Amino acid sequence: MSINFMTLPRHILMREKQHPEATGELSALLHDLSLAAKVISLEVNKAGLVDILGFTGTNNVHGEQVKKLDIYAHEMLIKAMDHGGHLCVMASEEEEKIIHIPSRHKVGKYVMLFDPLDGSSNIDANVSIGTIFSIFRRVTPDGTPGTLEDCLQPGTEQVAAGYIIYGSSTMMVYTTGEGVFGFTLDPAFGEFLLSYNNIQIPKKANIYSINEGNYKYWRSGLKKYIKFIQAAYDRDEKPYSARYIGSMVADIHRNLLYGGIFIYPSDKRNPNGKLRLMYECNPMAFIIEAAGGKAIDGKKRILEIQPEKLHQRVPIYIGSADAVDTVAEYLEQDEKAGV
Ligand code: AHM
Ligand code: MG
Repeated sequence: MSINFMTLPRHILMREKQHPEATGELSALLHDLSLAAKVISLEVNKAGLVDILGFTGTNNVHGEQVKKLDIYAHEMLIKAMDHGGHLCVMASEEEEKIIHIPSRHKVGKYVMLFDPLDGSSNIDANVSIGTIFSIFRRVTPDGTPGTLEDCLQPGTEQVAAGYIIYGSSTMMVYTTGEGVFGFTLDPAFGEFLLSYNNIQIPKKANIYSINEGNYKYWRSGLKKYIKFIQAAYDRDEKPYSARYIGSMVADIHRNLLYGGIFIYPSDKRNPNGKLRLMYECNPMAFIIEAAGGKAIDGKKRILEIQPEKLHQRVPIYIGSADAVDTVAEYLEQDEKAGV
C-alpha cells in the first residue's frame, strides 16, 4: 500500500518552485482559499442537523442567527480572503456589486470572483454542491483599490481557477493553466491530499448532461444533436448515458473524470442561457481546457468572451473535445438556416 502525503500546500509550493519568477502570493492565496473550503465543508456536512439540534426559525440554540448555507459560504469566503494582502477586489454571485478590500487591510495584485455555493437548490436534499472560483491579475495600478475593470477581464486572462465539491467526500480541484489537480479532504487530518494528478478529460464523451425538461424550448440544432447522441447504438457505438444532477460543479466534475458533455443552452425563453460567465462558465472553461477539453458558448470559446457585466449570463457547451466539436456543427446548422 502506498501512502500519499502530497498535501495541497506542499503541491502548490512544489509547482511554484518550477517558476522562479513566482513571488509566492498566488500560493498563499490558494492556501487561504483552502482554509475557507474546509470551514464551508464542515458547515455543509452539518446541513441536515439543523432541525434535530434544535435550530429554530432564523435563530440557533445559542441565539445566533442561522444563515442560509449559500450566504454563510459567501460571508466565509470574504472573511477568509479580505485580509491576506493578496487581493485588491472580489466579486460574488451572491452580491450585486464588487466587494472592496477594507481600507485597514493591504491590497494585493490579484482579483477573485466566486460562486460561493453553486447548485443551492440541491442543499436540502443532501445532493452534491460546490464552490467555484476564478482568479485574475489586476489591471489597475498596484497599491490602489481594485475596480470593476479588474473584474471584467476575459477568461483567457485567468491565472488560476478551481472548485471545491462537497460530495461523498470534499474535493478541491484547481489549475493554474498547466495541468489540473484534484485533492480529497481527509476529514481525520483536516488536510487536502493529492488524489488526482494531472487530470485529462477523455476526448470522447459517453455522458450527456442537460436539463431535458426544457426540450420544447430548444432550438432545432440542439434537438437534432441530442437525437444524434441518443442514436449512438444504431451506429454501433457505445450508447451515451444521461446524467444531470442540477449542480454544475458535480455534473462537470463527473464528466471531467469519465468523459462527457455538459450543456446549459440558449433557448427560446432564455437566449443567454442561465449560467454566469464570471462565476461559473469562465472558471469551468479554464479547468476543462487545461484538462484537454473544450468550452464554447455555441460559437466561440467561452474564455474569449469580453465580459460587459459582472452578472452576465452565457450559454455553455463544455466537456470532451469531440463532443463539443460535434454539437458546434449542429448549432451551426441553425445559424445558417437563420433560426
Ligand atoms: P445556482 O447558482 O442558483 O445554484 O444555479 C446554478 C445551477 C447550476 O449548478 C446548475 O447546473 C443549474 O443551475 C441547473 O439549472 P436547472 O435547474 O435550470 O437545470
Ligand atoms: Mg451558481
